[in-house]
Amino acid sequence: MKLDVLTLFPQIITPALQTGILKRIQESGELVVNTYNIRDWTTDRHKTVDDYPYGGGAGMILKPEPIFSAVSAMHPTEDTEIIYLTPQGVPLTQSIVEGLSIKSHLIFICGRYKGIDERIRKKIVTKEISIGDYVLSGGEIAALVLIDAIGRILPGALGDFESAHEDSFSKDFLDHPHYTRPVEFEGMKVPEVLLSGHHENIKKWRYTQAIIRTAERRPDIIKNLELTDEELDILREDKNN
Ligand code: 6GU
Repeated sequence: MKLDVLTLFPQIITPALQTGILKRIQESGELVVNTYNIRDWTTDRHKTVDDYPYGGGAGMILKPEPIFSAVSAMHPTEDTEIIYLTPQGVPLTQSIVEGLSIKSHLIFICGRYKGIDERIRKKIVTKEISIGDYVLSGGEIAALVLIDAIGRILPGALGDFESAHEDSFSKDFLDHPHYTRPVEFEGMKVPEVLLSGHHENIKKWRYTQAIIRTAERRPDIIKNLELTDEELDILREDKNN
């Protein structure tokens, strides 16, 4: 996958891609990230990227010409998704991440200031994405969130790819609790079942914990799932205790 990031602050993006899984996946060649400064596509002496909003009001708007030129220089094809990171976009989900992970070419446009000229959205942007209901000072950190989420599921990213999809239930529910050594710490013991070596029981315990935890913390997720009778029993039993 080729991923081009257009931003006024490449220095936010570049260092964050040089560690961990994102570094590894780039070294494998599965992911090529190029970061470009939109200012490099200005043509005036002052390298102007923004201007006052027509109609008045506070804040500056990113001008269309440099962004049109920059996107054009990225040679988008039919399979290119041109994504504008904005709080007005659709809220990011794992299923959007999965959809983007099978594209061959992504272009991210990071906004700053009050936003971008509407004609950029109308003519070249194919998707607008938000990472949540709060406002960041620019799209760069949102772009990094997206790059991380996509990068970690590309083939070859996880040393043990299975660890992302280990449990059959892990895509529907929040994760179950984890323990490592020591077996007792600050008076708290590791649940007996995890020491038993009984794989079926361990699986069942993790599954139960994941469901209970999801119901407690994210009733919105539970409400949108078709729970099996077994899962409903688990929740009923938990309520009784
Ligand atoms: Cl994608 N950009 C900005 N500036 N703020 C945000 C966001 C994006 N997603 C949530 N807040």
